Amino acid sequence: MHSENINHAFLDPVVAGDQVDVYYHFGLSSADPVIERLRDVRAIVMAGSGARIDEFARTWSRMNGDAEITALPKEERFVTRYCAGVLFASHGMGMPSASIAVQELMRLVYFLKRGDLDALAEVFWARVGTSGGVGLPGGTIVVTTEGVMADLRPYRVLNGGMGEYWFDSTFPRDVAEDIVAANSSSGLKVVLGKTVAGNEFFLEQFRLDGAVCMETPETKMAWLEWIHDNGVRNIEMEGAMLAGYLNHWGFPRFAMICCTLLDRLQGDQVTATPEQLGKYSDDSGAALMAYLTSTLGPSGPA
Ligand code: R2B
Ligand code: URA
Repeated sequence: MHSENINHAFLDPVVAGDQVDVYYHFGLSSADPVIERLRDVRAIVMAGSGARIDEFARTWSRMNGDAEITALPKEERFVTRYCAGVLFASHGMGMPSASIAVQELMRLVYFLKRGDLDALAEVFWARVGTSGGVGLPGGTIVVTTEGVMADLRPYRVLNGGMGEYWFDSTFPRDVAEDIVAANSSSGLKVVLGKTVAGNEFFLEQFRLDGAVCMETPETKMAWLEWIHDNGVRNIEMEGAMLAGYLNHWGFPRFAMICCTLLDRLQGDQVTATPEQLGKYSDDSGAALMAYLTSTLGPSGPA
């Protein structure tokens, strides 16, 4: 862990009990009794939608002898479940929303691990999501090796008028390869690739079907071909930020697993049926669970 990048001035008094931290968007504080149930957290699994979080927690419970699920009461912003060492949390859509979830979860985990950097380094983080494939058909699972923004550069945020803060948005290669290996006999199509995180579903993903459209068929295809030639295999909206913030603290183990809903080289609209979308979502969840059981231990049939 990179201790020098951790906000000790704010977080250490919380660990010491001199100050309470309010994880406002999760409806939780460091003084809430329920927090004691989360102390043994070994993995944080995130997804955009609350319904998926609920499903993941139920599946994980079944895989772990019907282990008890703890639900945090506030569900207005993010949905959170804890079960058998895994904290499942939704993050909404896009980096502004997901960065709130990630920052509050990092603070929470720091508190849960009492600021012990060795214990923190053991926590595994994952985002399971959906994406547009680039040269891959719907139903493919992409495990990200590097998150980039729409200009193929790493994650960054504006620093007022002073410039930008830049972050290392690569994903740990060994973890990504282990996820592919854990799924080698599953029958799922799982590939490695770079992932663009767009700040917009339409404009920054070069769609022609937005209410506001700034591109032509030619500029759209030129962008898609450019990112494809540079190793990008899918497009979503959170990964570069997730990797950027986790790398900033030095977490060594995290991953992003996204199913593709369509091939962007073939079109813009998501026309998959509800059944197909359900299967894509189940498959990406299964790809994560295969890895989680191989690293976190006990499991039975789902
Ligand atoms: C994938 O899907 C969502 C947009 O439909 C967004 O949250 C993402 O990253
Ligand atoms: N999510 C995205 O961000 N883009 C897509 O094309 C599909 C899902």
